[in-house]
Amino acid sequence: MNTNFQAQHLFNSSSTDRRLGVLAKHIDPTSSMANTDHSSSTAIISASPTSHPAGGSVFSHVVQAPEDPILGVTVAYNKDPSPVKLNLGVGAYRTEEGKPLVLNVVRHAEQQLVNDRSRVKEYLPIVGLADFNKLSAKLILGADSPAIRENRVTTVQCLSGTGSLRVGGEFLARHYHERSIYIPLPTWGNHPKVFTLAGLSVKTYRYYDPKTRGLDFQGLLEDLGSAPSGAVVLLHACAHNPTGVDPTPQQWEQIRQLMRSKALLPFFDSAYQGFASGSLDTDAQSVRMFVADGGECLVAQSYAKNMGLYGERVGALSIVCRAADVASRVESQLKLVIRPMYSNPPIHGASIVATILKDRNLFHEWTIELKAMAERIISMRKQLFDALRTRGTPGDWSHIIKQIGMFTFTGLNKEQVAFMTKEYHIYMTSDGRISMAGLSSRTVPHLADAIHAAVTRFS
Ligand code: PLA
Repeated sequence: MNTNFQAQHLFNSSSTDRRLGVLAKHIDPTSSMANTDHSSSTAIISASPTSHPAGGSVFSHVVQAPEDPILGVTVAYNKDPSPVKLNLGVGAYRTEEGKPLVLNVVRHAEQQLVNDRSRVKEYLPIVGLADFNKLSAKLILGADSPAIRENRVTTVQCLSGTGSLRVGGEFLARHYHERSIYIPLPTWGNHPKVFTLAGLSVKTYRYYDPKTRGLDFQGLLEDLGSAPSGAVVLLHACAHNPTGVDPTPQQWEQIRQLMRSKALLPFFDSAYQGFASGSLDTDAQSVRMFVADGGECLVAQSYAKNMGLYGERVGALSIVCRAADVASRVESQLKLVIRPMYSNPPIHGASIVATILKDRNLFHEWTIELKAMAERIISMRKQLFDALRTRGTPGDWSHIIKQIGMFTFTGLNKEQVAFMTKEYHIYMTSDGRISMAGLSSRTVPHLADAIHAAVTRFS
């Protein structure tokens, strides 16, 4: 192993500062992707320890960091005593009653696990639960995937979607020849931080056009077309966060052809399989298209949203390789990434998922509950759209019903968002993203009133 690499990791305070420096340079504070992240990284970098700590603490130089742009919204919401407050920040599913949901199928699986006295709490292997890994690969790649049949896929259980992205990023930084990763603009706010700290160099490609509130397909093709050959490209498998705008199947095919012709390496983030269309297979089409051509790719899967296992932190990283012997060597190196990071993953959530995926009846029950969640979100889109139309709210709001997945990228600006939070106690990210999964028929009128007031006041 490369000794520079080891040194960098063992003495990681300086390497962390260096990487955050890179991050600060890459984040454009005017883009919605950046939110308030720019100030947080600058604050960390500017802090320097003094040799004579004031107040007697060796940590007295540590500056207060800002809250996370997404999870910090929940922190602010929790502090608000208003009875009408509404949290549309984090993408977490709520019922019509506004309550978090544990799927019935998850309760059934947990019951089976509790009743099975042969189950123990031993450490899992470094790569996690074998059944879970096999079934996760099948779920995303398809049960009849030739890549699985030919043993060209290695799958490791990771800490939900975020952990899978991070492990994949670190693997690439150690073993892949090209360090640049292109992420869409905008994207999930954690992507640039995850990949920068993994040791990759983050670049962006055009994705969303605020004028059309749709895909900037021309811009996307131009930016990927001018990326260096071999660069990694982060693609949202479906239900793009935060825009809710996905390429059509024909556009995916063009993206695939362009990427393969330039040997760009796809890294799929699949955090919403089943949440976009209500169908697990339909939502996996983009990934399957890239695997069907025999080429290589990475896929990070999360069970947070589609099984409602948010806090269980269950996910998987699959690396599809050209040959079985390569996949097996790749897996041996993934173990070297994981072991010093968290040793091995937790057992409970992965056991729930494996129990559901391997039992025909439970699997069927899951697909029905998943479809019901997706449909409730779609009905919230319709209700919000109708409520704004009824109020005669200025502007074209058809994007609310056109966008896909958990979020609506409303187009509301920072000022309007701040107004809605202050006057209506509605919490959302400052880029104007709202989690449709947090809405209910009861709360739609309140949100529509707030949007109407914000738009008419600040237009
Ligand atoms: N990838 C994308 C595109 C996501 O939107 C999220 C979660 C993840 C990965 C990570 O999910 P996991 O680690 O929990 O599996 N995004 C949420 C939550 C739902 C968050 O920010 O952590 C969001 O509100 O954007």
